[in-house]
Amino acid sequence: MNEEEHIMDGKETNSWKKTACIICSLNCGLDIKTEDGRITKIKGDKSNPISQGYMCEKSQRMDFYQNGADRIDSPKRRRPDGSYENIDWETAIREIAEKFTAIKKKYGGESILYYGGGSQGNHLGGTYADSTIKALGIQYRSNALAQEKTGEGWVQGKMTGAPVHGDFEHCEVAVFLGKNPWQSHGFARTRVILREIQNDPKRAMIVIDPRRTETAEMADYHLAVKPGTDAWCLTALSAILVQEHLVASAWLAEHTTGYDVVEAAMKKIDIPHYAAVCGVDETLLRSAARRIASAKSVSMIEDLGVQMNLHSTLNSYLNRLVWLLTGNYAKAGANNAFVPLLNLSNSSRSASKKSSSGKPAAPRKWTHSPVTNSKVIMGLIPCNVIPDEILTQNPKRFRAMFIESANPVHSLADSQRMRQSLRALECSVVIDVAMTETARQADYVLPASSQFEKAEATFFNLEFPRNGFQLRHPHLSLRPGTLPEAEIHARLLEAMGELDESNYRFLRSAARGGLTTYGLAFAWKSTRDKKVARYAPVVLYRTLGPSLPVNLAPAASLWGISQLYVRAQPAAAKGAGFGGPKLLGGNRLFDAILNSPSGVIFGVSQYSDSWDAVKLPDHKINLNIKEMLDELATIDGKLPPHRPEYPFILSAGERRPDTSNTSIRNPEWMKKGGFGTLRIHPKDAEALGCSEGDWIQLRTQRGAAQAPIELTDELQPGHVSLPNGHGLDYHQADGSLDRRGVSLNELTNTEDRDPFAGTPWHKYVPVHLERLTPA
Ligand SMILES: Nc1nc2c(c(=O)[nH]1)N[C@H]1C(S)=C(S)[C@@H](COP(=O)(O)OP(=O)(O)OC[C@H]3O[C@@H](n4cnc5c(=O)[nH]c(N)nc54)[C@H](O)[C@@H]3O)O[C@H]1N2
Ligand SMILES: Nc1nc2c(c(=O)[nH]1)N[C@H]1C(S)=C(S)[C@@H](COP(=O)(O)OP(=O)(O)OC[C@H]3O[C@@H](n4cnc5c(=O)[nH]c(N)nc54)[C@H](O)[C@@H]3O)O[C@H]1N2
Ligand code: SF4
Ligand SMILES: [Mo]
Repeated sequence: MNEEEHIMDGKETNSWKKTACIICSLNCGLDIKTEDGRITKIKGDKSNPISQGYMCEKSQRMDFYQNGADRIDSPKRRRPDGSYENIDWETAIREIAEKFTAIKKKYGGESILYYGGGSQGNHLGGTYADSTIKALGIQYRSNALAQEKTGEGWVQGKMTGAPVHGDFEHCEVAVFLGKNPWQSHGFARTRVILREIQNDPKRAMIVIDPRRTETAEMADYHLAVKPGTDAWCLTALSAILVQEHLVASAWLAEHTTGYDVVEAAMKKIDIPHYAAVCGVDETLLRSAARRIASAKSVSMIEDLGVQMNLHSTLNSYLNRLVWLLTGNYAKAGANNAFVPLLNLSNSSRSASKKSSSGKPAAPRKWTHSPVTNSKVIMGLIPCNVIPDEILTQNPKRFRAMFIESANPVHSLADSQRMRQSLRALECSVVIDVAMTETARQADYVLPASSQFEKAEATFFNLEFPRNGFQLRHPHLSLRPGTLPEAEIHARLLEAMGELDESNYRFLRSAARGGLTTYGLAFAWKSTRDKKVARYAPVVLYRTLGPSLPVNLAPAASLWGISQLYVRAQPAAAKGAGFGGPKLLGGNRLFDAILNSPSGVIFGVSQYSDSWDAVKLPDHKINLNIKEMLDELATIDGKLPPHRPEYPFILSAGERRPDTSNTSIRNPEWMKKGGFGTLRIHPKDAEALGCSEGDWIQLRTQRGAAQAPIELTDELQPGHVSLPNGHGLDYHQADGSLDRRGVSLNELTNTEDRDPFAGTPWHKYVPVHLERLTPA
C-alpha cells in the first residue's frame, strides 16, 4: 500500500467516515472528518448497531491521540548511555530476530515474556503477535487483564466456565459493585441506560462503593462500605438471602450443585456483625437484599473497586453468589454468557507443549510462573509478579520481554522495579505509537501506525443476545516510518527464517480466485505445510491480504477468526444469518465484516444458550468453591489492616472525565477543572491544616508524590483518591517535558496483591499525608 493508493481511495476527502472511539472498551461508533492529517470533527455514528449514536465527551479527543507530539516515526535502538538512535526497519527487524532467536536457543522460549497485545481500541495487532509467540516458543504471557480480571476469570472457571455480561438495558434491578459506570462505562449506551433505570419507579439501582459517585448519586440503594470491606458486605447480602429464605430454591435445585455447602456457611454468618464491619446500616443491607430477591431480573457488574482490592478473588465469588442464589442467570435482564467472536482469554493461551530449546523435554503444562510459582489464569501470569520473575538469580528467570501496545512501566505496580526489570533483561522490544515510559527502558522501540491509519478492531464484544463487531477502516495515511503490527510480525517471522515465498505463493494466487477458492486452497495447503497452520495469521496477511480492498490487508486474520467462529458457535452464527455450510458461512461473515463500516451483528443468541455455555457436568453451575469458602471462614479475624504510620487509604486510580489510561498522552486535552487533584473529605483537610487547592505530600511504603487537593464530601473521612493514567512524561514537539499529575505506580508495591490471582490492591494503598506549603 502506498501514498498514491490512499489518495485514489479517496481517504482524505471532506466526507464523514466511520470509525470508533479508542478510549474505553465500549468503542462507541463515531463519524469523523479529517483534514491535513488531523481529525477535525467527531460525532456519534447512529448506524453503529451497538452504540447507536451514543458517545461520551471523551470521544472528542481522538486527535490528541493521532497527533501526539511524542509519536515515533522510526525504529530506535538504545545506546549504552540510555539515549536512542534511529535505525532503519531492516536493521531493527534483523537484530531483533537474531537476538530473540539466540535467547530462545540458549534458555528456551519459556525465558521470554510476551506482554500486552492490544489496549482499549486495538486488538488486531495481537492476532499477528500469535505467530511471533509461536515462532519464539514463548510460553508465558501477561497483560492488563492479569491486574484486574484474572480473579474473576478463575472464579468463573470454577462456577460456569463461561464469561458473563449483565443485561442492564432490560434488568429490573442493576447492581454496581466497585464500579462507577457513569464515568467508566462498561456496557453499551451506559448513561442513557442509567437514566432509564433511575427514572423508572419499577426498577432499582444498587451501588456498592465507599464513595458517593455520580452513579451512587442516582441509585436507590447506596451501600457505602468502608474501603476494603466488600467481602463483609457481600457475605452479609448472601447470608440475608439464605437466612431470610429469599433464595430461588427450585431454580438452585434444578441448575446448580453445591448449594448445601454454601447454605451451611451462610447460616453461620452473624449479619449484624458483618454489617458493622463494612459500615453499612443493617436495615439498608436487608432492604437491598430483599429488593434483589423480589426482582424479576437482576444484572450485576463488578469492577476495579473490588478487583483491585483486598479479597478480590473472594469478592468475585461472593458477587456471583448474590445473583446466582436469586436465580439471575440465563434470562432477559439477568447475566448471560455472551458469545464472543474471539475469546480474549482463550486467545491468550499459549499453544505449544514442548520445550523450545530444541532439546527433548517432558511435556509440561505451563500452569505456574517459573520463579514465583504463581497461578497462570486466562493464560496470563499475574502482572504483580513480573519484577520477581526477572530480578533474581534463579536460572528460570525471564531473560527477554516483548511488549506490544502496553505501558507496563507506568501501568503496573511499582514503576521503579518495572524500570529495573526492563534494564535487567538481555533484550526488550516495545511496539508502540508513542515514546512511552516503557519504551524509554527498552532496547528496541518499533513505531506502529496509529489506529486511524490502519485497519483496526477490538474483541470487546460482550453484548447479549445480539453481539456486534466493527472493523474500522483506515482514514489517514500511514505516518511515514511506521508500520502496522501485521507487517511487523510478518517481517519478524521472515527474518527468523520461519516463512518465505514458498509458504505463500500458492495461496496468494488462490486468493485472486475469491474467498471460496481461497478457503479450499487454505484447507489443502495447511494439511501439507505445517507452517501454514502454525503461522496462519501471518500467512493470511501475506496471501489473502493483498486481495483485500485497499489498506485492509491487516484485516486478513479476521478471515480465520470468522471461520473458527462459525464452527465454534453455529447457533449464534446462524441466528445472525451466517449459518449453512461452514466455509461459506465463515466467508459470508468475513464479507459482511469487510463491508459494514459501522459494524455487523455476528451473533444472535437465545437466553437458553447461556446454559449450553456452562462447561461443567450437566451444564450445572457449581456454587461450592472450597478455596473461597475456606477464605471466607477466615476473614472475620482479618479486618482490613490499619497502619498508624500511613493513616489514610488511597484509591490509586479513579476514572474521571480527564483520564484515558495512557492512550492519550498530551495533558493539554484537559483544559477545564482541577487536573490530577487528590480528592479528600473536608474534615481530613481541616485536620491537616489544608484548604482547597493546597498542595499535599503523599508518602507510601514505596514512594512519595505531590498533588493539589480538592475537597469533597463524596468521600468518607480517611479515604482519599487520585485519578488513573496521569503523571506521564509527555515530550512536546520542542523536546521539553510536560509532566502533570501523579504517576500512581511510583507509590504502589508489588507485594500488595491477592493471594489467589495476584491482582493488585490499588484501591487500598495506605498513605501518609502532609501539608506541603506552610500555613
Ligand atoms: N474515563 C475513563 N473511563 C475508563 C477508563 C479511563 O481511564 N478513563 N479506563 C477503562 C478501564 S481500563 C477500566 S478497567 C474501567 C474501570 O472502571 P471502574 O472500576 O468503574 O473505575 P474506578 O474509578 O477505577 O473504580 C470504580 C470505583 O471503585 C470505588 N472503590 C474504591 N475503593 C472501593 C472499595 O473498597 N469497595 C468498593 N466497592 N468500591 C471501591 C471507587 O470509589 C470508584 O468509584 O474503566 C474504563 N473506563
Ligand atoms: N495504580 C493504578 N494502576 C493502574 C490502574 C489503576 O486504576 N491504578 N488501572 C489499570 C488498568 S484497569 C489498566 S486496563 C491498565 C492499562 O495500562 P496498559 O495496559 O499499559 O494500557 P495503556 O496505558 O492504555 O497503554 C496502551 C499503549 O498502547 C499504545 N498504543 C495506542 N495505539 C496503539 C497502536 O495502534 N499500536 C500499538 N502498538 N500501540 C498503541 C499507547 O501509546 C500506550 O502506550 O492500567 C492499569 N494501571
Ligand atoms: S470513552 Fe468510552 S463511552 Fe466515551 S465515547 Fe469513548 S468508547 Fe464511548
Ligand atoms: Mo482496565
